[in-house]
Amino acid sequence: MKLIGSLTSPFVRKVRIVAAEKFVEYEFVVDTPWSEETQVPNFNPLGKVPVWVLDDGKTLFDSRVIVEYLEHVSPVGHLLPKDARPRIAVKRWEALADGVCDAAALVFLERKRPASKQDADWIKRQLSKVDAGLKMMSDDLGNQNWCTGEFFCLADVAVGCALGYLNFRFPEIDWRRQHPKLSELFDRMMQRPAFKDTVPVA
Ligand SMILES: N[C@@H](CCC(=O)N[C@@H](CS)C(=O)NCC(=O)O)C(=O)O
Repeated sequence: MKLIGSLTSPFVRKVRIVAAEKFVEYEFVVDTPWSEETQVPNFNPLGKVPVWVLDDGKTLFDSRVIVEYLEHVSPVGHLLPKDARPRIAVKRWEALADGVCDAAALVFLERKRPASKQDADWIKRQLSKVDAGLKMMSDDLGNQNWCTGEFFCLADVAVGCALGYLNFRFPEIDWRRQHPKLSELFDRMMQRPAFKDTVPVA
């Protein structure tokens, strides 16, 4: 099995961490979807990473589908509850964290355009989603050790990837000071080898 992805995408990182936590073996094929030479559209018509390639050549995307698949194929290190209600609660955390990444990535891309073409209102709109998303994460975490309580799960992986992406692309966003509980959670996650081994690199 192969994972196609970049070294900077928080969605790819989420899949790499889940695969590592669940001891799923695969070949990592580094491909940047923005490069001229990218092969990603041959595997995903949407041209986005991550893409997971199964042994029979079939492909899976996006990251939420891939992590569900990994949960299904590996019996170790459960990251998603089996029962519907807690499972949906975890998926809600994942949607929130991924949504923060989506908004932040849109700002990153907009800021790469020539200054005269950048839309300040659009950037402001997306940054307000990042702020509101961080606030909800922090409020919902409260004083718990992990997002859903006492156990590390996919919710923590997704939140960790979102916070790591903000560190990487938006060092000016002082989320650690604004949300000390998220900061503690992030430090707790960064002790895990799967997080240490996947810190985004330019
Ligand atoms: N919802 C998707 C988002 C994937 C995504 O936006 N990937 C970005 C990299 S961070 C990408 O490949 N962008 C290329 C493009 O939009 O053409 C997922 O969870 O996998």
